[in-house]
Amino acid sequence: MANTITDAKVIVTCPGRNFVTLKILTSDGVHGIGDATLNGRELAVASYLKDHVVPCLIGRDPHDIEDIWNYLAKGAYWRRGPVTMAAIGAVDTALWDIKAKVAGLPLYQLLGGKSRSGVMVYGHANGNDLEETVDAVGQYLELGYKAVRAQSGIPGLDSVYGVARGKLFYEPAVKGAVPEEQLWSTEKYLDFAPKLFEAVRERYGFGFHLLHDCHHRLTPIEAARLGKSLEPYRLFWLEDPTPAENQEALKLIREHTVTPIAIGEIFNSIHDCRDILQNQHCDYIRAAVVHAGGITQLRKIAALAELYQIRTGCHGATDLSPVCMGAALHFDLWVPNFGIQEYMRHSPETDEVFPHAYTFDDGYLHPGEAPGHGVDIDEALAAKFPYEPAYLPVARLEDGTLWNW
Ligand code: GCO
Ligand code: MG
Repeated sequence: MANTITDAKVIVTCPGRNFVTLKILTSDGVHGIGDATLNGRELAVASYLKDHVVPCLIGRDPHDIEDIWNYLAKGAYWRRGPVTMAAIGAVDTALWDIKAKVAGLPLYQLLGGKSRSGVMVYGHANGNDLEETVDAVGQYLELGYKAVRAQSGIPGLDSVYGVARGKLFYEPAVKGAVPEEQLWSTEKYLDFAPKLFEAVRERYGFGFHLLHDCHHRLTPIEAARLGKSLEPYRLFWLEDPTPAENQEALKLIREHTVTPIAIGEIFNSIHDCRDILQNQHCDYIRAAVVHAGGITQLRKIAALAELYQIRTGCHGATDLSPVCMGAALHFDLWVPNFGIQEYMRHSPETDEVFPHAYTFDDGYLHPGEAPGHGVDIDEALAAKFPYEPAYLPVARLEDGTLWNW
């Protein structure tokens, strides 16, 4: 009898932070898993999957990945959006996992084989002030990283995006029933940022890649000024300089600076990426397996980017689970126009709940040779960590005006 989908479970667990995982079971006894985590909106995706997607999967052939993708994306009438696309991304990832396991091959082999021997990743160096941040960059270089992102506390501001609570883990979501509020000042930030990068290059030189995330905070002309002022420190990329709803903004930024631009971690469809790619308004596209509709759509985004020499730089923060990381690494090992992969280490509790085949060695991640994407979930252990409400913070200017976090 043909292999069919017999069941699908939605598992919500909080081993240090919340994750939503979809596990698809088949009549052959093979299962696949996909990440469906949407930071601060976890239960919305869990419901979307349980109430509206899982019933439609039962009885289908798990090998019909493209048809199932279209059934869920086009067939639903209501298209796109982060909740929908995270749910579709999870189904798609689980189905690729199943197909590769049935083939007895690591997923990258099904995509076209490897294009490189390892996946260059960047780590997150951060500190409460300039000195701490510069030291943190050194710690990453000692661990073998070839690329480091630097984010620092800013004099005069209490807490800012990117400054960690732990040494190797940065977790932006804060536990609690409602989001925490933080203060932001663009003036203070713009004065401080060039000093940070000057100090990093002065101490460690230019023999590694340096990255920075503006986290959507600037206006187009402010971002242009920052990009220009950072040129002497040769950034690998400046990320999310402005909120991408106004994609024309990137044109203005590029007219003023040669600092490379990365954007797209909150994009969830190829349509969000289309103009930016075709107008060559960025250098790296940050769309990720979980939020951009799985491997099936991500590879189409990458193919469009490749026409313009734009490279991939998949989002890989802690809220993208090890399942997403495993799938991303197979994608990265294959994708011809690979740039870099973000790698924020997960906590030991998270790593235990999600046993995985990927390994870190000297600045590179390797997806491993296990059939599928090489990541599983320990359901018994996951059940010991029930969901805890947690949200990304909200930002306000010093006069109380709501700002982009
Ligand atoms: C990054 C991101 C994250 C996001 C987080 C939101 O570049 O890693 O900006 O830190 O804020 O993933 O859920
Ligand atoms: Mg970012």
